[in-house]
Amino acid sequence: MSGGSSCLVLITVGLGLICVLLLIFIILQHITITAERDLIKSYKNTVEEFNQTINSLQDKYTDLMTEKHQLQNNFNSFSQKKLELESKVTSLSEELKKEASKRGCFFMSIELKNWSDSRQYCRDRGGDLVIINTEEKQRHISSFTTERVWIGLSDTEQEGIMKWVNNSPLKQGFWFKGEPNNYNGDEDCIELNYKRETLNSWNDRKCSDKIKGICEK
Ligand SMILES: [Ca+2]
Ligand SMILES: [Ca+2]
Repeated sequence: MSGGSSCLVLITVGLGLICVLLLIFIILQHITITAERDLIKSYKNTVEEFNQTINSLQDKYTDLMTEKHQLQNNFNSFSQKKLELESKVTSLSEELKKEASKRGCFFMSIELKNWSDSRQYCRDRGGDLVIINTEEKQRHISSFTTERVWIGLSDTEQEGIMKWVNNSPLKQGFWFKGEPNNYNGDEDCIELNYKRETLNSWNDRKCSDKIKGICEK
């Protein structure tokens, strides 16, 4: 081999080596760039997912706030209704109390007694024979009376002058036709006869007669 040709071989080999090295360098560059691109892509994906999560959380927060406002409104209207109901209950119980005090508490004596003993029976139990001073009360007493009963009216003190057990004078009477007649000059105590018409049921009779009485507390 001549010196010239061996020099050519060396140059060729050298060039070949350079080519191989360049090729290796290019391949390595390519691998690095690809890896970086993948990394950036995955980073982008992560950021997108993160943004989506934030957005959906934001939406949920808005929904929850709306719900909270609705609940608050419902609560307010319930509180309002509760107050209204409470005031209705108060006014109803006051009305009931008024009604009860208007009507009083009534009870009938158990044994048959003369007028004075009937009255004593009522007084022993914290009441007195009933005073009937309105048409409403006359109707009410009549509604539950099922026998002839004493009421708290008499003219024992002075004949013809009817007085209630609280000493007040009689203003409006619900007498049966022809009563009071003071029959035989000996009728001073007043009964309510359930068999008569509701607004015409009173009669004077002997105070010693024994019947039941209506007490009022
Ligand atoms: Ca009389
Ligand atoms: Ca009579």
